[in-house]
Amino acid sequence: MSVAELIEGVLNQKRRYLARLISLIEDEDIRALEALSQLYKHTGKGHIIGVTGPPGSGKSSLVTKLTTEFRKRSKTIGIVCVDPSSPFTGGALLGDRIRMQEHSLDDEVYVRSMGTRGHLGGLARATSDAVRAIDAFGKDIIFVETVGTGQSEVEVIDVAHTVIVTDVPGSGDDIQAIKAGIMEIADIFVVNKSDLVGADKKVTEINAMLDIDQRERAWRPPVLLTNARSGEGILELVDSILAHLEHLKESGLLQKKGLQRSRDELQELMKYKLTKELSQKLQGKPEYENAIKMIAKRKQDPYTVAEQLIAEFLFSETR
Ligand SMILES: Nc1nc2c(ncn2[C@@H]2O[C@H](COP(=O)(O)OP(=O)(O)OP(=O)(O)O)[C@@H](O)[C@H]2O)c(=O)[nH]1
Ligand SMILES: [Mg+2]
Repeated sequence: MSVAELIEGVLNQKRRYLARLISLIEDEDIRALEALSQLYKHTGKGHIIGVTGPPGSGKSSLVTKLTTEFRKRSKTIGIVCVDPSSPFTGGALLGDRIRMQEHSLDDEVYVRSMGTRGHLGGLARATSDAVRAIDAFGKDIIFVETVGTGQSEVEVIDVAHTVIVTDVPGSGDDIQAIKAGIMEIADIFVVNKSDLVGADKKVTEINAMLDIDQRERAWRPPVLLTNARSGEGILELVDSILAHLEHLKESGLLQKKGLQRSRDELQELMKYKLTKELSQKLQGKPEYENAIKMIAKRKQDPYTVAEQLIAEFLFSETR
């Protein structure tokens, strides 16, 4: 499949081509970069919604219910499920496939799972490119679901305009996890499984934590109760999502975030490219291996050698 075919297929909303492009992204195939760079001008239209939270808290169930509601409003949907712990990729993870089955016959809903396969540039990089491919394809809303276990989800979720953090009643310990960094990225808190005991208590706890957080904020994340099985609270969640997008637009934050993201992405890509180029040039060079030995023997220092090698191998025209 040529790059031109790939691009045309994606722009003509052929799912097969989108699936192929995302596979190429995962494989870090050069054709993916070529396609993405040409598709870039067709992106930036979708509302990207991140959903993160502890394993089993109901993220996929929530996304499924949200999808049903947005489909009623004629929105087209993309869903990327990222599992930083799973080597499995392609299709959908088994659980997600079952849960999202109700949308499997709907051509306007595209579901894709991503595991840890490949991704030399990182899972976050691959995810943001996959989201971008779906954006170019023309989906109105793109969900990115990732399990909340550490730093990786913060990076993965970084592409989102709106971040939903899920929790469930009675999981006292993850309050700590929430404090440790999720707090800052949440635009909306959802206490799911409202049918279980302790749901109200959990809402109170999260609200109390938000109140301690004294920083001036133009948007105070709402804390919502949902039951992703019965659908209770889903409409309120949809309202909050739309209100948050409106807030981003009105406050100028959408534009500001877009600029920041472009700056970060450009820097990251340059860094990646430079690093890759440098390591290719240094690969197997005796000067490099010798320098390492000299540093270990304290005959040379790493500060000076780093400068020298960069000057010699990266910026010298003669090599
Ligand atoms: N009682 C109750 N169970 C729920 C609710 N929402 C989801 N579940 C159940 O919780 C289990 C996990 O739901 P998922 O939607 O797979 O949760 P998840 O956060 O996507 O899970 P991972 O992707 O594996 O981290 C399933 O058995 C759901 O049926 C709810 O509101 N109440
Ligand atoms: Mg899930």
